[in-house]
Amino acid sequence: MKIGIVCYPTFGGSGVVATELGMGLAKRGHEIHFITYKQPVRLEQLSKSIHYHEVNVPEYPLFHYQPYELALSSKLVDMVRLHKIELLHVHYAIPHAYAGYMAKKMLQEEGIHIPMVTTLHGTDITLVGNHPFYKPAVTFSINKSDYVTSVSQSLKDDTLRLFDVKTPIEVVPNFIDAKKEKNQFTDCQRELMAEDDEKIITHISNFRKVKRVDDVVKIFYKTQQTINSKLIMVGEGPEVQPAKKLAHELGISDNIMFLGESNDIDKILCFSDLFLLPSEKESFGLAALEAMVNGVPVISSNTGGLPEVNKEGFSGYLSEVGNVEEMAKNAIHILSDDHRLQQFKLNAKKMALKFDTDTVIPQYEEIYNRAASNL
Ligand code: GMT
Repeated sequence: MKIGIVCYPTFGGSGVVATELGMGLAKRGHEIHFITYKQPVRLEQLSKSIHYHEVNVPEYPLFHYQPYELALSSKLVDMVRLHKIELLHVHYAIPHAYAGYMAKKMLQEEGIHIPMVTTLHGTDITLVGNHPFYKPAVTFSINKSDYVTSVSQSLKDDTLRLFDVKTPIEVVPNFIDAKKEKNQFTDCQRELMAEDDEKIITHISNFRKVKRVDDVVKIFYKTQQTINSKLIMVGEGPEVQPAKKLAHELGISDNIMFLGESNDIDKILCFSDLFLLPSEKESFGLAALEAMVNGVPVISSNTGGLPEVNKEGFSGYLSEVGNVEEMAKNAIHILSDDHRLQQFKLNAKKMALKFDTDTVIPQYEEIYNRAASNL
């Protein structure tokens, strides 16, 4: 099938999932067209079955806000016509589902019928989309999508609770390619990062308020009082500076490394012993799954879709949002006994295998087939 994928091309989870999906679909014989404003960061290579079409938004001084949705819907129309794209899969409702629907209507005028699948990722529903300024447009675009998927049962429940949604929502979880070479590191070069007797604790995110990065620092502060350890912080965002300030105040700056954004997270996870994700909200927690596939147990909050990914007492532990005491206690429990740590590592990997590409991508293909045959 010829599939147009619309996503945010950045390090955010929704863009990563959309990109991995496109690459996975291409391996399965589909022709993929990424349509977005920048080449997706995780897109490894373009090929005869993976194309990228850039959406340009010309600057015009009259406009206070440049109309990206307009440029995107026009680009979608052009690309569908030119490449005979048969289906649009838009990731993140805002503004992609809205622009996708406009493109669909424009194409209909000329007799081209193209189904649109919308995947809801989380903040498009729980944070941004729920804002009264956006809510009517988000509700409309979800209801006008031919098929709607959400990345967890929890996100589906939230969507039904917050929006008046008529289109059925199917849960298709996020996934990971467990067979990918980069998820199979054996030579971790751990010695470059820490001493032999030191444990490595990692946090990866976009450092926004919702990630509760201060809790990461606090959990580490308590943990390092018992466990000789280092904290590696990966990512960029508004909470980096406050986290550095807190680390300084707690006198643990020397034990924390801030690495910024990285395309090498698997290398970092390869030598990590524990992953911290104490978020306020998390529709799925792709970062936790990426940790787990690398055999890293997870200490997370018990919120949103996280309990669907991280299994209590098996792949890690879950605590109520903000309960840093308990999170640190659980971190120490895992890290204080090497035999126990090895068991948690094995369990984390085992749990991640449930979300393997080969199990999840066919679920999307099945939806595409239904969409194509119901035109
Ligand atoms: O919050 C992020 O890390 C970015 C955000 C996004 O929109 O890219 O992530 C959301 O989608 C991811 C992929 O489906 C999920 O794994 C994240 O849990 C979700 N973030 C939130 O719900 C806060």
